[in-house]
Amino acid sequence: MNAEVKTYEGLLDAKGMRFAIVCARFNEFFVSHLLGGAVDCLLRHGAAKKDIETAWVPGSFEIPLVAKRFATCGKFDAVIALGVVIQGSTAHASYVNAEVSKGLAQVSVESGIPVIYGVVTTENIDQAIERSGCKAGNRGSSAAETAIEMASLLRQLP
Ligand code: INI
Repeated sequence: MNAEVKTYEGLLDAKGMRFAIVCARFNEFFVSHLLGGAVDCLLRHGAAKKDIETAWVPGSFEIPLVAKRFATCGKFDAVIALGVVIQGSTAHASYVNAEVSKGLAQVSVESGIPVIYGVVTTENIDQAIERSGCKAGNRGSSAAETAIEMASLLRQLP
């Protein structure tokens, strides 16, 4: 980074920060692993258990509405959205993907609170396994890390 200009960067320190996590129950087998990864990451970076709250919704399509409630209630530094959308033989999953990504971006920009897109979108179950704590890591954990960095950055910005 250029040391001569004022630069803002988020730190990975979650001490004193409050997080809301919205989880989709559809494909819960994988989403529960994402949630485990997210909570573990927040705790290991200094967040307190009492400062982490979760809500479960039926499917990823329903995440943005609940994310909006959390983002606008004034209680949280960041909201993390967790879901797993697996392509099937119809276009249903594509519609769900389009709406959840658009919805979360909108909630984040309108509320001014980081809303982190931790929704895993895959072509098949193998890819979902890989991203839920296997060889491609845990997307819940990386979403939580992003949430911490963004919350820290927003605390610093003018
Ligand atoms: N919801 C998911 O979270 N993942 C999926 O893979 C999925 N597929 O493939 O259908 C899914 N559908 C349900 C959707 O999110 C809504 O709950 C439902 O359409 C009711 O609004």
